[in-house]
Amino acid sequence: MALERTLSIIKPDAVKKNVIGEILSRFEKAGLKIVAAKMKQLTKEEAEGFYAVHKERGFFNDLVAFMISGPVMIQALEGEGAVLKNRDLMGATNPKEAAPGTIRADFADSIDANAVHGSDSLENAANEIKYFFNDSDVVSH
Ligand code: RTP
Ligand code: MG
Repeated sequence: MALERTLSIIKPDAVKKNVIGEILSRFEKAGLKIVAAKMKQLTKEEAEGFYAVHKERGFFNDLVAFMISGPVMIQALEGEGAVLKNRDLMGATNPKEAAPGTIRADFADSIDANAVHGSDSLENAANEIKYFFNDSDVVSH
């Protein structure tokens, strides 16, 4: 497996529940390192741009409204096979279908308020990290 970086967002529902630390701890315990991080209140334009791939979908407006409903925590994670590893830790998009012990099974309330975002491919990960971080904001350790 190769060393990869992926973008993770702790969504407004999980920030409101005060479980940022519990979620970050799961990444660290799985061997993923936090190599960039910030709290941010997304603007409507930032959320629309980030999820632009979904703009023709029926859920797009609800998704954008949810993502700007409160601050998020955005982090770049680094580790062996980081993209898939993060998706495995997250669980299925719909928490009702998420495997026990995954972040969404434990912290998400619904398919809309589903606690975390994670890049779905290495290529998207690189673009998503660039969307939120300058090269100099990402460290190695
Ligand atoms: P994310 O991008 O946030 O990590 O979520 P994902 O890959 O698991 O799911 P994706 O298909 O990329 O969808 C992005 C977000 O849109 C909402 N969604 N709602 N009502 C629906 O059928 C539906 N499908 C997707 C979810 O909140 C999902 O996280
Ligand atoms: Mg997605």
